[in-house]
Amino acid sequence: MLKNTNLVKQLAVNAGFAFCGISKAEFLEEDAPRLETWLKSGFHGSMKWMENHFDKRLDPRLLVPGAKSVISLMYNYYTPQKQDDTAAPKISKYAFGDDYHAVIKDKLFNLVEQLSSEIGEIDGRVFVDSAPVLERSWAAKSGLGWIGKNTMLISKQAGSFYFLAQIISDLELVADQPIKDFCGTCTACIDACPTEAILPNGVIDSNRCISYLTIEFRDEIPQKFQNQMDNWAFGCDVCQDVCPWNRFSKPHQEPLFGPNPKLLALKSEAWFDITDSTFDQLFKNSAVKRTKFKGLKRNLEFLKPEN
Ligand code: B12
Ligand code: SF4
Ligand code: SF4
Repeated sequence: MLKNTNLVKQLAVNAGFAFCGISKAEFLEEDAPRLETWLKSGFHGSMKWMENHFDKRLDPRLLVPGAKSVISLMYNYYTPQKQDDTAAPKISKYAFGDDYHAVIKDKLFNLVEQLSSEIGEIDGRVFVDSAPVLERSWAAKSGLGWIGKNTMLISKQAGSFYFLAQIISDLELVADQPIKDFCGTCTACIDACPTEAILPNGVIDSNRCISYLTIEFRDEIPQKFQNQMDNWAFGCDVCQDVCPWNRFSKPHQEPLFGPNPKLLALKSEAWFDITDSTFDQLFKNSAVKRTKFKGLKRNLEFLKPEN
């Protein structure tokens, strides 16, 4: 078991994942009431899909029959690069380059293939933001970090500008232990959130979160958020930018996440004049495509100074 565990961790590092932690595939007992309360409070807003597969979301053995372990992985996306025009509508740095779903999924498939060739055929399903898996809870359970008041999974060594991914498999592996919470008395994220979306108990009300409003929410953005959006056109990095644990973030080494130079160079006025074809050039393989041209345009209209 230890030999396979070490092999998994070594291959994960070789594949470019910064950290890898292991948990036993079991029912997430402590998360069940948290998730239930979050949903009952309506904090998922219009993301009705969050109500689906409640039991599977809490027990990986229902999602992947025969599952024995959950392998949690972290992939760095931090970049110090910023958009040139400081007055331009902002795009979250996770969406500067190619869509992480595709980039990371390829790496996960390769990793499972390599594991199979080293260990023998394994049944391993890969997940990155695409299925009913409580990714942060698994990452915390496997000791990769703690869940901060901003609800991000934070690594003590490396901060929170990391995507999470999971391999749920029938491999028996040695589980890692969770670590303690290092937020202490800090409340920087709660204080800085432009729309007061982080409740004092470290729960996000998506209905107020700029990330939700600009990416997931399909209707008109409610007028009460006028002048509160901090100029974000897609996603929001505020509760991570202010987190002291991100002070020492190191740039990622993933060429596919390299910012599109045209995106960084776009001036404020040009953003507001954006056309369908500029959108396609700027966001060819990007996660921004999730909002489609129409969604981004809605966000930009909302940010327009005279609005
Ligand atoms: C829905 C969703 C959102 C929603 C809701 C956010 C939320 N806080 O739930 C919205 C659209 C707002 C959103 C925004 C963002 N998201 Co998002 N999102 C998700 C998604 C699909 C599901 C999250 C979920 O299940 N929420 C339900 C709540 C109840 O669960 P939770 O927040 O995970 O909380 C659980 C744990 O925190 C745990 N918990 C709470 N306290 C404690 C304490 C301890 C000690 C322990 C052990 C556990 C624990 O209990 C909760 C319930 O079980 C995940 C992918 C996935 N499948 O997990 C990505 C994911 C969480 N998002 C991610 C990212 C990057 C973002 C943004 C930064 C994007 C951006 N720049 O705009 C923002 C950050 C906003 C924020 N501060 O959360 C990453 C987070 C990576 C990380 N290092 O944590 C994920 C994991 C995607 C990925 N694969 O990388 N997101
Ligand atoms: S992503 Fe932005 S709006 Fe959402 S909780 Fe963090 S700071 Fe607040
Ligand atoms: S800003 Fe402070 S309170 Fe918020 S997650 Fe980071 S350390 Fe925790």
